[in-house]
Amino acid sequence: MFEELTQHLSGAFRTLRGLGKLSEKTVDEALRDIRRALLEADVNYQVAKDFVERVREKAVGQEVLKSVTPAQLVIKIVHDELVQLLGETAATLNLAPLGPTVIMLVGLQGSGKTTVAGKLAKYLRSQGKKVLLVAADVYRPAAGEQLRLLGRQIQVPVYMVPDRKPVHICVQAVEEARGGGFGAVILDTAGRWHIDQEMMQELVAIRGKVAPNETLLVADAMTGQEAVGLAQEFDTLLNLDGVVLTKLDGDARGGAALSLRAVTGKPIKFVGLGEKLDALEPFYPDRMASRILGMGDVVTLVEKAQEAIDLSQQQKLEKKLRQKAFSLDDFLDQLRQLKKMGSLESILDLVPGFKLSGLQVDERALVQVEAIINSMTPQERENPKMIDGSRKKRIARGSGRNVQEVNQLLKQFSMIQKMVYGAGEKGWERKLLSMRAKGRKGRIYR
Ligand SMILES: Nc1nc2c(ncn2[C@@H]2O[C@H](COP(=O)(O)OP(=O)(O)O)[C@@H](O)[C@H]2O)c(=O)[nH]1
Ligand SMILES: [Mg+2]
Repeated sequence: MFEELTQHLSGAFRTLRGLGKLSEKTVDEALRDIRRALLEADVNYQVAKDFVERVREKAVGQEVLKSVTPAQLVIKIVHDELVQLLGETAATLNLAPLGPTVIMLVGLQGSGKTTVAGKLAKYLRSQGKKVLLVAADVYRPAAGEQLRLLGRQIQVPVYMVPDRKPVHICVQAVEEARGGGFGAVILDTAGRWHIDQEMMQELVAIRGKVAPNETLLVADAMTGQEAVGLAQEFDTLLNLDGVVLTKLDGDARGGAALSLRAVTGKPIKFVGLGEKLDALEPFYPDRMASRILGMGDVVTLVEKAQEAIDLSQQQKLEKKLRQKAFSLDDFLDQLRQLKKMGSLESILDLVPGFKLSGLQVDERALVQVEAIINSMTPQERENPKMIDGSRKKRIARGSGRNVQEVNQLLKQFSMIQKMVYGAGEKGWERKLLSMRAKGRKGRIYR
């Protein structure tokens, strides 16, 4: 799985290896290779383009860490973006709060629906659920038999009604499951070779009648971008909850896995990795990204180095807070950190009441704050009290803001300063300690 993509990506990183510094030219070269690798893996064109753009943005503004090379840093950035692309966190099944969870499987013929039905049944049973399989594909004569054999293999009952319409079978099966204390019902529906109106209408009817907790599209990864288009079409009519991507064990180029989430907004919930009934895995974006890159060790290395930086900055900050020497420069540093770290717990969080100070840390606000602080002299930044009316006018002119905005920033800063100093033991110190403990925590890469 993904061998070629993995190979091409490591080829792209090779151009960066041995470089002491990232120049725009070398980054551009590597990015071009990464983009080509993605397109060759059949990733959607726009998705590949956006991906590379995001990596570029992050790579260019990166602080150089002493302990890692530029190539390693770029690998880490690509890894993080892959995780984002794949959906960040693992998506779980929607379970019914009461009664049986109904899972409806849809998809084209041969995509692996019946196999997935068996696999899911096995998976859910291993979680202690009593499962009922439902043979709702009445058009292929052998379809019901196939499911019954699978059911027997894993000792899960299969619900069948001869000579009845799929809608009827599904409704009855769910009723049966409710009465029989089943925890999950899996509907194995019929598929055609292509999307056709009749098939879709039938699926819509089933969905309307049984209101499944999960409508999952089963899609063959080997069909690449076709699978993505298919997901969009099914989603329009059926409002999918997610996708099961099958046959990832084959020579799938990976494009479907990489584009699905970005294009359709629907998560991949499981992947099929073989014909056997235990070849089903919940989909974990970070594991998949590590598999694709094949460079888990580099990612961990960079992460450690970044953690170390954060830690030393924390210590510096702590000293400043103790000495009550928190300046506008430190403030700006904190804002930049906040932006860089994104979702990471930020150092500014340890400023009690910061969120109440009304300062929005969106991109635009940050640019303004930065412009204002940059227009101050170093003395002014250390000691904002010296900023009188005429200095305010100068700063406003220099930063393209107005005096009112300068005033507002100074007011907010002095509020924050007071809160920081005032909080002492109870506030930031305790938070710092707990953050440090968190910083030490390891991460598992699989
Ligand atoms: N290699 C591989 N084959 C699979 C996988 N899932 C299903 N298949 C095979 O794909 C074929 C069609 O599967 P089936 O479940 O009957 O598809 P359905 O028509 O959608 O019900 C069968 O030969 C399966 O063994 C998978 O994850 N990997
Ligand atoms: Mg089938």
